[in-house]
Amino acid sequence: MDNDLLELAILGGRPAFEEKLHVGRPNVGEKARLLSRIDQMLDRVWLSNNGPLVQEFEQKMAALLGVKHVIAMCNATIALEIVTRALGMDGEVIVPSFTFVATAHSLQWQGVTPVFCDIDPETHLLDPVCVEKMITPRTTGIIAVHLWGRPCEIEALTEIADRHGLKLVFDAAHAFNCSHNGKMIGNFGDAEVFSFHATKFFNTFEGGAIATNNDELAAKIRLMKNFGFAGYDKVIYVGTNGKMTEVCAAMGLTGLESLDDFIAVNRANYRCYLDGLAGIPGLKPVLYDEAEKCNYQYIVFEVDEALTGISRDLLVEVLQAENVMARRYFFPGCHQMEPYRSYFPHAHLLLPETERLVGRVMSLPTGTAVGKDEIGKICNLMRFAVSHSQEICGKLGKSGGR
Ligand code: T4K
Repeated sequence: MDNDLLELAILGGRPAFEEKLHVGRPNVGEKARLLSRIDQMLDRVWLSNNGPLVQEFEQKMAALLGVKHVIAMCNATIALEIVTRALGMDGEVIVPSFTFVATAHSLQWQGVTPVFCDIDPETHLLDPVCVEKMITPRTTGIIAVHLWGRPCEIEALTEIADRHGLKLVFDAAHAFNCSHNGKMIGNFGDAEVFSFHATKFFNTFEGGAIATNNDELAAKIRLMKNFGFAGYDKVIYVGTNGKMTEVCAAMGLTGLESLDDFIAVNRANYRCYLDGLAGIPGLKPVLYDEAEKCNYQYIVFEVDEALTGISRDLLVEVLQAENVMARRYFFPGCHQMEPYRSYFPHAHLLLPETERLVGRVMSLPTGTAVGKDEIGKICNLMRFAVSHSQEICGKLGKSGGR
């Protein structure tokens, strides 16, 4: 990159990219396969309510994950709500604050109190030692999040849940097609919940799924996601509408056929970023265990301002001005969002690691929408921003610089 500072868009130059590069740009499989499925669906005139595409999608996912039951859902948020109810979790449920707000909202929406728990700064995942400290007589469960697709400390959490008689659910929104000690995510806890939202590496437009090896729980979830109907005119539970539509399942089935390709692209992009940003002081990548199955869908870096000389926020600002739409996932932490901020104004006192991390983390664009050349250019921009941090901070009148 030209060393002329005026090249930076934030300082008045032209953006490095003409079109915006997004985090969460959807992957689409073979369009012809998708359209043919939709065509057949329209001929069948069966559009929702456990149609043949949803059934096929569920069977294929169960085979892929090696789990007894996979129930397709309209999205992961409703799936989490249904699992919470089906397991009878009430009172308080322990969750990380460092997650997408849906994890907490799925509880609050039904009058269950999310109790925010701190994370391990190395893994960004729920810290089992902190979990144990947050347990009260009102605690009924734990919803742990396999953030970035990296598995939680599953054994430690399972042991704690068992010892205290708590339900254990994994929010596996990021962890489709990932494994832990060779076993696929979907097989752990009482149930695991996937998201197939458009921004996930594998999507069904909107969608999600619940995986469980518990027959009774699966049957209950199937009733609950369909208003509690156990046959025509026969309602036996309070239920809601959590059904996946046929068109979403058509997208899912088509996406499954390209799953390996999506992951190969993500992995290549991940390697490209690691190479391109290697050696920049203060930029620490979230690493994936390549010995496990992994989807590499999030490219995440921690920014240590003391070493980079530029804050995470300013680095994101610089990139966005260049049309690289880097994101601050998951700033500022659920405990700093409403209504939790008002309900629990002192929550931050118990969340020192979360508080530290939310100011340092950034996600970068990946997926089939970006390639080697774009990533090379993004890395050069970041290297440039760090090496010229003093000038950038000075020109923008921001504090920083080494
Ligand atoms: N648990 C966890 C841990 C989660 O991360 C999530 C969702 C959930 C539970 C709940 O799952 P769902 O109920 O959604 O199934 C996005 C997604 O909406 C959300 O699903 C996801 N996590 C979260 C991490 O990211 P936003 O608010 O960042 O999305 P948005 O609209 O800013 O989109 C991100 C970027 O993607 C945009 O800059 C443009 C691009 N994009 C997006 C869409 C929808 C496209 O290029 N095309 C598109 O169609 O939340």
